[in-house]
Amino acid sequence: MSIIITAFERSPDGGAGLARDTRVRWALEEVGQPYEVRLVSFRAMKEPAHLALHPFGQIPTYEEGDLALFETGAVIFHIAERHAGLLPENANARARAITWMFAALNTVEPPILELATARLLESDKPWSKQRLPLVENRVRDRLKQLSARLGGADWLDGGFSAGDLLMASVLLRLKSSGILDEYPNLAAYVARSEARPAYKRAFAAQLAINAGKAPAD
Ligand SMILES: N[C@@H](CCC(=O)N[C@@H](CS)C(=O)NCC(=O)O)C(=O)O
Repeated sequence: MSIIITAFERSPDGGAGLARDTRVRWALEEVGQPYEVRLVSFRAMKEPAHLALHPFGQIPTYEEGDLALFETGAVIFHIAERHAGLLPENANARARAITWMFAALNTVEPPILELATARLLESDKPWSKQRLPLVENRVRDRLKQLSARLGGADWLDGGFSAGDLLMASVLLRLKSSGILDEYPNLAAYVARSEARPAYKRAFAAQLAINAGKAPAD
């Protein structure tokens, strides 16, 4: 059954790989599933046809036969459940890998998104200079804890899993901020993730769409 995902026609990041279709592409590449991409404009994302697939008018969506999904956590969980390579066989190890998926999206991603919002959308506000260090320190708090847990390991719990795929995807947003480099083992973890052939293919595929296009605003 063919898989169709949606992605930005023109990504706001100009192809830096931060749009969330990249993580879905990466999961599909890890498990060796081919997929097609339907590009959507910001306007089309808010129209009824897309809202029927994604109630919040966002990308990515995932279609496979008569199944339509949204939310990258759910999409990647679905991919990992149906194809070998992203979740361990052992029931307890599998439950722990799923825990890391939730930790990435519920515990680590929120302060990182808050920082992105503070930097990109609030820098002209009179209170921005005072608020920014507070937001940065909330990110540091989480990174410090994550760094302590990862220690010298390659991945969060044994072999690479969907938990690592989501955690690395979330941390990638910090690369340009310099904050990640304050935690050398996390910077190495992200570099190790980016070096995976599946990630490289996913990154190249989204870049091919956005290269040469002005970033959307
Ligand atoms: N929690 C959602 C977030 C989806 C999301 O924020 N998508 C962004 C692109 S990465 C988007 O479509 N932004 C445009 C908008 O919200 O209008 C997920 O993980 O799928």
